[in-house]
Amino acid sequence: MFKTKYVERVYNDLVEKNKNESEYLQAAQEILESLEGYVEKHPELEKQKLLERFLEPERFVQFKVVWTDDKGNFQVNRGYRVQYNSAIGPYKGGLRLHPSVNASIIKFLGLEQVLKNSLTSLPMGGGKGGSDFDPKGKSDTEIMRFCQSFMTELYRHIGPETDVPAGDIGVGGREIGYLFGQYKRIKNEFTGVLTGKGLTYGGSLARTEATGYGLCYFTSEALNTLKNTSFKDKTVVISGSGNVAIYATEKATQLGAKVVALSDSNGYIHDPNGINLDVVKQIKEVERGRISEYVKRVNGATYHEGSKGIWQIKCDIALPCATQNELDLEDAKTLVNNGVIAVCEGANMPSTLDAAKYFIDNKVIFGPAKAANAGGVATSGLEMTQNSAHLSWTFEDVDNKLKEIMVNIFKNSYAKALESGNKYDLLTGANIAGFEKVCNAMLAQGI
Ligand code: NDP
Ligand code: 2IT
Repeated sequence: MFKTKYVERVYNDLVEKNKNESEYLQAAQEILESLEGYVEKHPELEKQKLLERFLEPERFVQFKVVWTDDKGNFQVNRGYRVQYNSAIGPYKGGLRLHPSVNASIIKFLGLEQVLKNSLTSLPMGGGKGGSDFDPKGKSDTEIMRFCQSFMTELYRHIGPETDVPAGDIGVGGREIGYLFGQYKRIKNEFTGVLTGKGLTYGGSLARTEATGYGLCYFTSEALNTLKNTSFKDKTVVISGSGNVAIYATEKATQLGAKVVALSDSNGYIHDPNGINLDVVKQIKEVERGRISEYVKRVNGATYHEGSKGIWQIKCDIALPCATQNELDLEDAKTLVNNGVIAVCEGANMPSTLDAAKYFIDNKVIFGPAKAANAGGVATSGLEMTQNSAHLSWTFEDVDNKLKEIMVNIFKNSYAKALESGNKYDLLTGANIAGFEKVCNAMLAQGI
């Protein structure tokens, strides 16, 4: 797995300390494999125990969240926040509400966030949080009471110059509103302590669209540089049907592509005529319904049980935008056999390690999550700037800045990929580009 003794020892110690945390170890393995060449060129890092210091989260908080459901029953959930690294700025990263959330998932997301935030070139450290609370089927008032209870504990750990949470799976505008309201009530302070806020109380235009749009800006730049082509007339498959998937569909379509499939955790829809996004937005954003509903409203579309089947649809570009490990080696082989030219990750770590390697080895453009989906947190960074300056920029201003950031993330990752000897290895490129800045800031600040 590893060529150098130092990196191997660091990984083995991590396994020893974090047994059974498979997602966390997967993210760490991916990063360490990419950094081996860099570490070999910088022997001072071993002496400084830099990798050990980088991998150890600065703080990990776990707490109890008790709330009452609409029937008056008490419910108990577990809340988390990992404050992973603050070398280059205050901790920054989303909150995930999903029954699968545990320490391993929060730590993998936190670790990825450190490098992602560094890639944006904005001054943000990395953090992540969430709860095993399941928002599905809950009423608005249940969501509100959960968010209030969650923030009643979280507020003491965060702040606009300390740690700034945002959304992720299961956390959108509604949840951020309830979380913000409770923070303001407890602290008696109106500050930019969360991003992804509503436009009436300090949110930024284009934050809702940012992750999906940014993913397409990154993919466009990669298509242009590596394959001398664009989204125009391409067939695109996008997994998920949440925030990231919806706005990736919107931008890919605007750029001339035809998006033919979307999914949720139950199954996927295939619409060979091109997804009608107004229908999807109505089902998902307004009614909070299931994607299967789509086929009742659009002629020619079909629904298939089981979300994995989506990778069997022939496409030029695949954008996994649902969740971790949703695309494995078998899926990768199917996509490559069907002629895919680009796979860029909207979700965090959607491809397994062997799937990612397979794409790179087969000269498919592989846009790793920390680079390709950084548009969301980058725009959160722009929201923080607007909040601290007490002003708001136009949609066009924010969108142009987002585009520039995504193009730069591609260029920086590509430059490091070229240096490492494989122009298709944007994974190594992104890891080195993100790590270098954090590493130098840590060295400069001492222990
Ligand atoms: P949403 O909650 O809006 O949507 C999540 C989507 O993914 C839903 O369609 C959901 O289906 C599906 N999904 C979630 N869990 C699973 C699962 N275990 N198996 C299959 N499908 C699943 O979340 P987002 O769109 O915000 O997030 C999607 C991904 O993008 C996540 O990996 C997130 O970390 C990442 N991301 C999000 C950013 C943001 O700004 N929101 C920024 C960068 C990355 P169902 O309804 O059935 O659960
Ligand atoms: O994974 C991510 O980058 C996010 N969920 C967005 C985090 C943020 O702070 O906007």
